[in-house]
Amino acid sequence: MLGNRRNLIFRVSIVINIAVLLYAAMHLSVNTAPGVEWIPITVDGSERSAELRYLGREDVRNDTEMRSIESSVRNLEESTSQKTTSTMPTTNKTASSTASMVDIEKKISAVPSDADITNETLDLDVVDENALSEATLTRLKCLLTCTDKDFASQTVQRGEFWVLKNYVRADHGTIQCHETITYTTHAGFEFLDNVLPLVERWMAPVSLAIHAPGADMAPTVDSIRYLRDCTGNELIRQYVTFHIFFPNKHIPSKIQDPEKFLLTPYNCTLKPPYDVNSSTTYMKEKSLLYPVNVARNIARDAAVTHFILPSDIELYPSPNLIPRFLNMIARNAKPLNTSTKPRVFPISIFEVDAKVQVPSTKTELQRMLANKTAIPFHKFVCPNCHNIPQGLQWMTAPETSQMGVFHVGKRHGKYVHWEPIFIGTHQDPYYDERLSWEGKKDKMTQGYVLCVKDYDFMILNNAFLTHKPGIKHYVKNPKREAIAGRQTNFVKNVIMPELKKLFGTRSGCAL
Ligand SMILES: *C1O[C@H](CO)[C@@H](O)[C@H](O)[C@H]1NC(C)=O
Ligand SMILES: *[C@@H]1O[C@H](CO)[C@@H](O)[C@H](O)[C@H]1NC(C)=O
Ligand SMILES: *[C@@H]1O[C@H](CO)[C@@H](O)[C@H](O)[C@H]1NC(C)=O
Ligand SMILES: *[C@@H]1O[C@H](CO)[C@@H](O)[C@H](O)[C@H]1NC(C)=O
Ligand SMILES: *[C@@H]1O[C@H](CO)[C@@H](O)[C@H](O)[C@H]1NC(C)=O
Ligand SMILES: *[C@@H]1O[C@H](CO)[C@@H](O)[C@H](O)[C@H]1NC(C)=O
Repeated sequence: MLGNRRNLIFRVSIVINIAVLLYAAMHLSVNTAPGVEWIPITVDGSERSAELRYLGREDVRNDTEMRSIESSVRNLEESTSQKTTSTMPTTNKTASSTASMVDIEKKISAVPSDADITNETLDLDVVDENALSEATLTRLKCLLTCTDKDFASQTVQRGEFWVLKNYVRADHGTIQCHETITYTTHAGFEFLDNVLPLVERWMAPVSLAIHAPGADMAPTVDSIRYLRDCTGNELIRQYVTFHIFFPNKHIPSKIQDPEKFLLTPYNCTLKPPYDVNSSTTYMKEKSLLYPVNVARNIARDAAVTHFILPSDIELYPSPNLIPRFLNMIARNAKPLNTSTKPRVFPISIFEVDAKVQVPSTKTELQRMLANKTAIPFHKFVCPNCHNIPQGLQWMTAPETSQMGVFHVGKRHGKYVHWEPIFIGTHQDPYYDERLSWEGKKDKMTQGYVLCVKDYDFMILNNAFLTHKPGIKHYVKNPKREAIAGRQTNFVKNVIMPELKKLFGTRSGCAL
């Protein structure tokens, strides 16, 4: 079935390629501007189904091929198009479609020439910011010099927790570390309704750590099966890798073998297993705290890409973030090529009204900010936590055609308590595993280390995250306040002295 679908996609994409080629030829005869964007960029996901967008992505990838033809049409001396046999890096294509692709390539591509990827002035000539050409991928490989990681299932210990790493793996096959970004996140099973909207917008690997103590294990496994079998599209199987972890004092009575349960399709007439009253989970019944930073670190460690986006499962990224970001990295223009500091790339966060669609573009977001159906994240819960440097300017600056760095900020002064969500790498400091979600400020210690190490916070111009619809208001929770008070003292009296010894101090940095 998969093979047929791929073949279909492949045929559809050839037809589209030919159509676009004709269009390009027409267009080129009237417009000679180099690098002109002749592929319409539609990021409007609101009406198109995920399935359509999925198709769209596959044929977008094929513009590698169209570009080489375009170059030959234009008879450029330098072709940046590389012909390789790794046709579709993130999936395991069937032999037949690969073979036919090679045949077609032989017939239509006449200009293979090695692009000099070390040349600083190389013009990558990106025609479609929403796709990654072979030349861009080659450039990224050179710039990032990352090492590919393995993707094996393993049962490992982490402090007082057992971890079933890569318990249910995505079907994406081998991934090279430079070619995409992993969204790393975590949850209890009762939050898994977020997985589908998340992956529909991310369209790339997701590394998801699930806390499943005791009796929460069974509905967790059922939820994974439901998501893979019953949501009506392939994205979850394709991209989401599930890890499970639990405290050694709360080992589930039965740990099922995925090799076995994945063989039987889930009964999709049952209601989604994650659709429960969240105060009835085993975790809540036993009053366990949520080990948020253990979860974050597990998800991050399992990610096989160089760049990662550690985030909360209810934050949905703007579409096409990955190709646009990686094209920006490959261009390596200012300030990327001039700053020598370590860096991360914060993404602005917004909340939207429960009744509205999540915005797909910055322009749409700005219209929603104007009519108040969208607001900056946590405006009503903790306004200072998400005050971002030049936040107001960001909101008024128009969307641009390319992803870029809007502003380089520091976690100083007014922003000393900033808890940004950012694209980073495996080199960034970990989260302190002694802190719980209930205790709050669980990311502050990482923020402190980033500050001491003088990180540049390169805020992205067009990218944004939208919280699952529904604007949050502050609700007083005396039990949580008590836990938070204890955690604050612990951070102050125990963790801070440790961090000062390990990483030193820097003026302007605080927790
Ligand atoms: C599209 O064409 C390019 C160039 O021939 C090839 O490398 C790529 O794998 C194709 N993509 C798909 C989705 O078939
Ligand atoms: C791709 O599929 C082949 C045949 O099913 C299999 O042997 C191979 O291990 C797969 N590769 C990856 C990376 O999954
Ligand atoms: C699936 O569940 C429904 C509702 O509980 C039940 O009526 C049906 O028989 C089940 N189907 C299978 C194949 O088990
Ligand atoms: C969820 O369960 C708790 C405890 O059993 C109960 O007090 C609460 O009303 C339930 N909430 C909903 C929305 O059903
Ligand atoms: C950085 O990139 C810009 C734009 O591509 C270029 O003009 C500049 O010379 C580069 N600077 C360095 C130090 O490489
Ligand atoms: C607010 O703006 C958005 C985007 O233009 C639009 O879809 C929505 O209907 C508007 N809502 C109201 C209440 O005006």
